[in-house]
Amino acid sequence: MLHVIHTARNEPENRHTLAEFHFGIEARRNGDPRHIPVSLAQLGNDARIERWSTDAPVTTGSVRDIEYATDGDYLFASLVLPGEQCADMERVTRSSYLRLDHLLRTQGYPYWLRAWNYLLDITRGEGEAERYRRFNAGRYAAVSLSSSVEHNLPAASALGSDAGGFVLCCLAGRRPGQQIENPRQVSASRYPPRYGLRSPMFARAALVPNGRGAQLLVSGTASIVGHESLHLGDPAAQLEETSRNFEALVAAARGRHTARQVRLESLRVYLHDAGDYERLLPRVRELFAVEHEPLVLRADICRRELLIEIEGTYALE
Ligand code: 3EB
Repeated sequence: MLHVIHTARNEPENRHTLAEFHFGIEARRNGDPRHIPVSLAQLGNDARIERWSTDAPVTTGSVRDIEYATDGDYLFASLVLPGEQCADMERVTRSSYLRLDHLLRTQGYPYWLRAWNYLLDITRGEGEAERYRRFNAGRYAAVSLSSSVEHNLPAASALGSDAGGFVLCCLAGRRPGQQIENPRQVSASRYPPRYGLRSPMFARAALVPNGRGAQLLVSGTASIVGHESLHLGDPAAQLEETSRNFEALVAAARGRHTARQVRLESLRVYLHDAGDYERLLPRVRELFAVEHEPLVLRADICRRELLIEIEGTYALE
């Protein structure tokens, strides 16, 4: 069983921790294989980390610059590459995905459930030369070589980072999750070519069974309906649309599971403009009926017109 919490940085970590995301422009590896640095500024007053933990004891390891942790059911792996190695985003993405996939298979956790991608200057470059499009070409190439990814696309997020080069991390399972798509949105793998000749290969959410219940891992979700970005220049309306996309996804997941209760466990919000924090956060808290304060980051989103993106986890019980 996985648990996701946002907690103050100085709490001690323990042997049940699979991964800890640490945020901040200066975030760096700290020697613990479970420590994932994300070079983005956190907004709000209370600096927190995002911890993924389990009920079973965790073992860690590393292979060259890939670090990982396992608990018998899940594996969390991360690869942190400096900017110097990321000039060719297509090549670095392809090799990173293939290397992680190889690790997952050799460790016995072949099913990708959730991936996070943070790349410097995600929207730099025009047309097919844009870094996000090169990233998509690399991911597409890796996925088409790896049957285990293609047949079960992971939930994902892809954001710009403010420093570093490329951070790729993933949660994988011994058993597959269920890919959930959003009925309001064209599947990203079927986007028309105007968004890039190679489609973004990810699922809108992953439904991961655990014991009697399940966990719903929701991908980065934005103000996209069909395949089009809506409410250009209006972050408040983009937030409302994003919330409708969340509702549609949760409804789709409920249809695939017998759970009676759905509880929002964690929410991570990316804002393009730090100045939108004060205005949008009260509405985020309302729309998502949050029990726990969302963790908010300043980030560039992969389409320049998108001003907000939200990801989260739900417990289905
Ligand atoms: C979208 O829905 C918005 O390329 O892995 C969200 C989540 C987005 C993941 C990815 C992109 C990705 O297309 C962007």
